[in-house]
Amino acid sequence: MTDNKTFYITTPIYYPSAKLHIGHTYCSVAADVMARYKRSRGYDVMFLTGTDEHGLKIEKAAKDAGKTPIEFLDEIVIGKGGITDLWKLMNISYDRFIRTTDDYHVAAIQKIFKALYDKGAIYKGTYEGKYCVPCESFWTEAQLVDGKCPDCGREVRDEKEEAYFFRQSEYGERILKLYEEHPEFLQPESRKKEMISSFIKPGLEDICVSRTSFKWGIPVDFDPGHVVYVWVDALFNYMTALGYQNEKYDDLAKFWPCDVHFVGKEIVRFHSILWPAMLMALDLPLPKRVYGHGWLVLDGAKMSKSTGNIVDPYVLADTYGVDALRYFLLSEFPFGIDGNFTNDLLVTRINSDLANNLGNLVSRSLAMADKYGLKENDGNATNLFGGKRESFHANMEQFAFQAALADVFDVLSRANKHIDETTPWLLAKDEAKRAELADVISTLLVTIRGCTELLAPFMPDSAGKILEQLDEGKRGVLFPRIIEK
Ligand code: ME8
Repeated sequence: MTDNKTFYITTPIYYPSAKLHIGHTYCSVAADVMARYKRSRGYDVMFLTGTDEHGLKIEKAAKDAGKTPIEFLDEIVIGKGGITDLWKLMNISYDRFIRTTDDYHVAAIQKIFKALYDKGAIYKGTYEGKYCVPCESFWTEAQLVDGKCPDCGREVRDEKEEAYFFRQSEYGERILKLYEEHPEFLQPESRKKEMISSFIKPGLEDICVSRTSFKWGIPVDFDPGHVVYVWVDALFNYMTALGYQNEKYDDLAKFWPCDVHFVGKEIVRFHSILWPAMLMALDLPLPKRVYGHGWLVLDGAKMSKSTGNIVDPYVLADTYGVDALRYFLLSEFPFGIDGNFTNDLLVTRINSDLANNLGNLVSRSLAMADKYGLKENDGNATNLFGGKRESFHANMEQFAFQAALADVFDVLSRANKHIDETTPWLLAKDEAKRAELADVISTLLVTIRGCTELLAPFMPDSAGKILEQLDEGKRGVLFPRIIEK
């Protein structure tokens, strides 16, 4: 391992208010692929994920379930079939998992909030909004449904509460300058345009960062009754998990600033405006990149738990296999834009790429190697990559997973074509062509090995199985064709 080659990547910390669906899995799989890829390139990687456990939504969900918040959370986060189990199933190789209810994080957030206050970045004011009495919740005008509470449908009334505010309004110019001087800070480009035209140009507003109307949050220790706004609590996880303002960890100097935060498009705003503004207020280094990926949608609508089995990652992984699912998520849709999820697309991908192209190449090549008694090193391999390896790496650095996979699958197609063009079964009939036959088998096996190395971050288990077939002579079908009933 080379010194100083570090890579810090994060997923959002997920709300454990409901079961996670395949849309949440999307971001974790992408981050996992990137973490595995960087490790394979010799980087010392820190891959952070976790759960965002405070706020009114959790308080209410726990109450509805007849549980204390922490009982409710433990079940969803670390209980059977919960979030950590899901990441285990999906082979998510995170290095650290933060829960915002962890003691070290809670204490650190209290210090951070106080530091922001002491610097004058936070001040006390009055929050005005629409209040639903039975739900004890404040709503903005935009959140109301037909002018009524979006949760219970009852009347709301104008109400005020004392609250702390962060001076976000002072950071517009500096954020614009950040985007200009570091065009890579926010990607893809379309997200930057949206942030500028929808939020920064119209003028940033100060943002309410404490509440007194509910309890389930990190208490502001110098003003009892106030709890810290969830986004302040949540965003700083990326630093507290490395040891910022706490003794639990000691990796801040090594990994901060973060190389990339992967986030869904609807939370780009918090990561590319509020987050850098708070860091600027504390004179802390800013993350190098924020990448706002698209959503997986079902017929144009965002997924939710009510959409049922089709988006349950447990059901999908069980039916189609974890690697096939991981491969599908990153090969079917460009990472930066929305993708329409359907079962048909999934099945077609598995059959065409994994069963017909990759699986077929491996089984044909190994069957011939066995039959003709030839090994990888018995002949001189022709390089079938022709620039695709370089292109793969360039695409990975841009988080262009779909294009990177297409590079590898182009090479696999070439290898399949190489079999048809060189007709090894005919060469095998002529003893004088034994060397030529050995070259063909070498070419195939060397190509399979090379492609497998590139595919390993995407399909870790299957890549391991292919290597076992190559190295230990194990045989078996890698990706059975799927026939839908
Ligand atoms: O936003 N397709 O948590 P969250 C793709 N706690 N991504 C999706 C998706 C879909 N259909 N549905 C959800 C939060 N996501 C905060 C984050 S970070 C400091 C705090 C993504 O559980 C969504 O875009 O609601 C987001 O990036 C992530 O799942 C977590 O969403």
